[in-house]
Amino acid sequence: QSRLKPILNAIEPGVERPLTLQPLVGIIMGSDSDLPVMKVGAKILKDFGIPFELSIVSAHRTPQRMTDYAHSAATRGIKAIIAGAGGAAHLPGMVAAMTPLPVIGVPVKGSSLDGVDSLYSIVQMPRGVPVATVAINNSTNAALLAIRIIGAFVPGVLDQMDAYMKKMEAEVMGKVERLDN
Ligand code: RP5
Repeated sequence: QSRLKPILNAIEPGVERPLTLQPLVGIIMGSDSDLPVMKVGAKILKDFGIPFELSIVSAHRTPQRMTDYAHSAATRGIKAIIAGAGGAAHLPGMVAAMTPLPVIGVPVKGSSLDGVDSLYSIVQMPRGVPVATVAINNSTNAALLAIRIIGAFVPGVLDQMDAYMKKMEAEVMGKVERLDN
């Protein structure tokens, strides 16, 4: 908990709230069948110590819940929303239409069309309503992007991102050296 306090204070100085109840990132998905994909991103947020919430919000099956979620997210203190969906994947776009927050869309690969249906549904947003779309099933990048958005205002988080990138580089360089020798 103590690690999170500087993050929250830097974002909203003076705002007192129970740390455990204050998620900064909202992860939502259209169905529990999306969870195997989306929980990978959740783990990244957990590893970075970024508080998040995770829930099922379906654009088609629970439209009122989606509306309520999108309209309340900013006032509840959420700073970025990650929305994963498959097939006719309207969730990220509809949420982006109802919140001023940054929305990151994760196209989830369904049982047909190799996820291209989800990708096109999410990426082809009309002008004025942006959704930052990551690669098919790549909730890792969605989480990393959300962390970078938060890190733009919180230097400690950017330091963590720097460390993550250096570790990734070192892992690849280790493979290069093993292959070369
Ligand atoms: C979408 O339909 C969900 O995001 C999911 O990817 C897809 C299939 O949902 P289920 O039939 O598995 O619940 O709304």
